[in-house]
Amino acid sequence: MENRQSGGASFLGPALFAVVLLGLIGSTVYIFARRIWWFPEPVTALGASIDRQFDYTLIITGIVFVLAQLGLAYTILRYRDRGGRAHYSHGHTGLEVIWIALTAILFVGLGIAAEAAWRDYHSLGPAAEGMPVEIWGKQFKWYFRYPGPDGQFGRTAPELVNDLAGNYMGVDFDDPAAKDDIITATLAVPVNQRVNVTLRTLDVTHSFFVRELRFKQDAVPGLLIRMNFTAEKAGTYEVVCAELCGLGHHQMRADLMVVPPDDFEKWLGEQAAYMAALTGAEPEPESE
Ligand SMILES: [Cu+2]
Repeated sequence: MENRQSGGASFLGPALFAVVLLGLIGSTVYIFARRIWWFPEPVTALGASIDRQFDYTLIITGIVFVLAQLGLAYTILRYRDRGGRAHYSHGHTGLEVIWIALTAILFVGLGIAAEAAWRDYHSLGPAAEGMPVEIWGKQFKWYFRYPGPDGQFGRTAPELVNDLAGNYMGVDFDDPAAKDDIITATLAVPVNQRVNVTLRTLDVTHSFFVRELRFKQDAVPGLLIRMNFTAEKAGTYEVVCAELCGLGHHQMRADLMVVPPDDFEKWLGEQAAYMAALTGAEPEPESE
């Protein structure tokens, strides 16, 4: 048993380990504090509130991270092998209760603080204020549906899905409400217009994600998930799928175009013109 080396010999290893830890703490804090590899600017007011919440979480967990790593570096040095006999410790119940309680309070508190932003994303507000759009995920594309002049989405049925004909989401064009529905592969919205989104999927779980909107939500089979966003800055932003959904997941992208209202109406009119091929009807707006 007495095959240890003398106490002083074990200083170098723990000291090196502590120095490496200090280096890691320093570089991690630097990367976050300087915002290297940071998010793009948010283009919604809700996005700004998400960022604020993110900052609170980052600062609080950052402080805990630094303290815990400093504690680890100290412990490694302080309790290094000095050639003595190790003894078993039962820990300190009082301290354990305190830090578990503090952690619980912290996490529940952050959850409660974030609740308002979460609720705002899911509130639809008065129907008159929001422009309805359906977002459909389907391996491996995003499709969008606008209700047309009647403001009503037509019925859909899985057995009506016909990709070759362009009926990607199985819209029943015999339903009067469906006659003026507009299906697109790009999501365009007017700037400063509240958009009420219904998220759906035709197959597996996808996740609709636009970084600049700070909007990421799973589309779950069988669920209609309603959320909203109001983009306040014109531009083209990337829509991606943020849920690994199969081999083509990486190519599941689309564009979100935030445009002035006039441009939006023009764009929507052009899209409606393509619909005639699908519905077999002339692209005249229904008066219903
Ligand atoms: Cu996907």
